[in-house]
Amino acid sequence: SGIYDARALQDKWQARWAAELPFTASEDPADERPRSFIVDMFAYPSGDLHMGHAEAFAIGDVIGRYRFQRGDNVLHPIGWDSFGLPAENAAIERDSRPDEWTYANIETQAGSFQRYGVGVDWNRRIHTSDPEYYKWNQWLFNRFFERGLAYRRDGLVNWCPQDQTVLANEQVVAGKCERCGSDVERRSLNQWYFKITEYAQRLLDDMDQIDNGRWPEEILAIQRNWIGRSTGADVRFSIEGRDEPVTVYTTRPDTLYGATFFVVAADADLADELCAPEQREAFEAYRSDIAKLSDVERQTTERPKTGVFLGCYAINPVNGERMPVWAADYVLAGYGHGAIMAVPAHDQRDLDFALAFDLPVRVVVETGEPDPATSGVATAGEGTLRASGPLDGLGKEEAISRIIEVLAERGTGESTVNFRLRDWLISRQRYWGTPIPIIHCPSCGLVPVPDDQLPVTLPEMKGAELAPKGISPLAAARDWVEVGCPDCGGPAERDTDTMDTFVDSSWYPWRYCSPRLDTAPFDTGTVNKWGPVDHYIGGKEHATLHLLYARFFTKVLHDMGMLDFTEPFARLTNQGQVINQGRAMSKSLGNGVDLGEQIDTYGVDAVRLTMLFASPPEDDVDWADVSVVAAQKFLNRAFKVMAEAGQGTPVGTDFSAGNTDLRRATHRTIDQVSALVEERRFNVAIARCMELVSAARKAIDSGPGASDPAVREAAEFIAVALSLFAPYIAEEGWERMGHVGSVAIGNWPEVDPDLLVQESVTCVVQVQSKVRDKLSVAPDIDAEELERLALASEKAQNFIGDKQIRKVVVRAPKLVNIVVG
Ligand code: ANZ
Ligand code: ZN
Repeated sequence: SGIYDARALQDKWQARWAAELPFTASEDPADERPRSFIVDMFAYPSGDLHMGHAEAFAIGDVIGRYRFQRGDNVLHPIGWDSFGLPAENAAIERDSRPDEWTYANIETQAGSFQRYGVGVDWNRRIHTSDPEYYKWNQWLFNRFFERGLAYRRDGLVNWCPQDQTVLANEQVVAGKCERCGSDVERRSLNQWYFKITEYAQRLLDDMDQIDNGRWPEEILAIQRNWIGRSTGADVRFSIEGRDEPVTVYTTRPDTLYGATFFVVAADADLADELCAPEQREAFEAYRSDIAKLSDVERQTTERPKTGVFLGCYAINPVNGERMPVWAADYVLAGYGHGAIMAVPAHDQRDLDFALAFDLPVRVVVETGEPDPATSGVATAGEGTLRASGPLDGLGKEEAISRIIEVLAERGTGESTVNFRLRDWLISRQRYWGTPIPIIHCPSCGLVPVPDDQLPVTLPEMKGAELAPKGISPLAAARDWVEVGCPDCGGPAERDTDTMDTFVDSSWYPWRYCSPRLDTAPFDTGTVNKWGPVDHYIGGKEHATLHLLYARFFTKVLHDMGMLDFTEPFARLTNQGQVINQGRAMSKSLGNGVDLGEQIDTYGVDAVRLTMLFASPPEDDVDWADVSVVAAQKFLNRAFKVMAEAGQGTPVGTDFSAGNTDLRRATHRTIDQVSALVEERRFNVAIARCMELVSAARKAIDSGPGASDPAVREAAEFIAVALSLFAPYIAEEGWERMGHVGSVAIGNWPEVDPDLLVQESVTCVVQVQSKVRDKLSVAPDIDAEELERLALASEKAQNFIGDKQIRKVVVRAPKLVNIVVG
């Protein structure tokens, strides 16, 4: 039973915001306000908003609303990432169409976002499943294709047996499907890729632009590791009985003399080619055993090493030694050259293999650690080279330089750079996504659908027609599939795969800048004015997915002359999660908290304030530890102060006549809250607002009363500050104080530096060691200033009269003694 009725306020102000659209960005060229571009990661329309949305969007909203208050021209849009599997699975289950479920959920969520009071530009709302949007995915695909950045090839891909579709490497987490958790299998398929590897070095280099405290270090570290740049050497080994040498990539060419065997990726064509006839049967058997394993499983150190001898030998180019060639699955076909020189003494995977198959272990780097052959632990550290011919006695770096010289002289190797990053596999064998705009023509090959025939829209399909069957459901829509070739006019077929939905989210911020443009994905001039995004808010689960892809797209668009910047997000904040009783909320644990119920019980403002007050944005919020009731009580106190201030004085009251102590408290709060919001320490900013409410309360009750102008000054700032965190009560309080129009825009007050004095202390002024006056001064006042103030004191002057001042003793800030005589 608060003194304000949360629900009534919500209805009242929601209707006003909907009518007046105060959070609309301006494209007026004459508008010279600084621009701020604040973007929340797309919402995914599965069901209604939940506590996670409430947290993320409250954070983005504080950031956006603060810029509105500071007088910026703010672009804070909202949109939905509305393609994807959940819609399709729901449609199969309900025998309906994916778009029905999707757009119904979007409407529900949009209503909930409105009720939640997010200050966004509703005019720019976008949904990626609209043909007006995905047309531009197809247009961009065509540009990538022209530039050789979209290509098709056969390859072993990650296959989710549950979702019946391929997955990008980024979507495989510890060998499992990122979405459904099934064990990922391997399949050989002909698929579309985006050539992100061509941008690997730039993805690293451009981190300089954001590695300045503006992006979480953790995300940058994850990306660096995922891109995985290493420098090493390519070394060519000849194979007995074969003309062509085989190249291996190694980061430790200094250990070349320690190589005792040679391993080829079992699923690479090379293994097949090298296999001697007498080993053929064993090799084929091994190959079919491992066909289903993912890269991650192959490489985990926990799995026992498996492999098969291929019946041939490689020759070490530096010492002519004969090394048996094996095929094994721990060597990956898609990395380096798909073959390695094995140095068991210094590489753990090679050592495990050597011990499993009784192959020799030779130490060539003396590190002082126990012998790997007996300890089972490879020694990877620094040391001195031995048993290595010309490298003996050298340290690691010197040995690497020396061996590269030797290899270069003999023409058997050179230094090289390698990246772990693989090309981005974008084909999906599912329906609810952007159709790949390619036509397969038996005579012309791959023919892009001409731009003027875009979009290629999805044919209407529903229910069981969408069931996963290993090929795209679109393949069954024969009327849609069969088309004339755009080049030769002959009979041809559409590509039936759809694009990974991460394509949709790789460029959407730019669409917000000109959301209804129908001649291009976005207007370059407009985007260059807004971009890059000043502040991007979203979860850290996207470290190697969306955040990497969006960075890649930005660079490609830059190279196409469509963007003048190369990094999409100048600043990134990853919100924490809302958990309950120490655990992530889940159906199985039964610890879910329903956002709608929270809002119905406590009101939007109290829920938002609770989220933001509980912890810094990056930290998790445990709903078991918070008190929404306490937030509600605080809001009631704040509301009373605003209402009483409104009764005490009219709008436009001159604050300078107000009580100085309260004025100081207000200005100190303005100053601190500004800095705290800029630093994203919202919880501390809210604590400062709470203190100001208490100070104002005290001034009303025991001090000068509500008619004091300082009370109004404090209450007005309380309304302005609360507009970031608890927007409904802020609007209502502002109105109660006699203002017309929204509190939310351009009302952040200037700090009066004279009022920033920390607090005052009493300074005693003596004349001839007798107390004659008392001054109220800042605790950090300097001696010179204090002396000036003391000498200016009228009371002291009365005792000095016309006597000569001999000496002034100053002990700042407490005492000044004036000696006369
Ligand atoms: C010999 C060696 C000796 C290696 C040593 C390491 C330590 P990063 O750092 O990830 O780039 N390697 C090369 N190609 C591979 C493949 N296709 N599949 C699995 N492993 C492969 O790893 C480079 C190292 O991984 C290379 O350096 C190679 O093993 C192995 F003391 O060569 B090294
Ligand atoms: Zn053709």
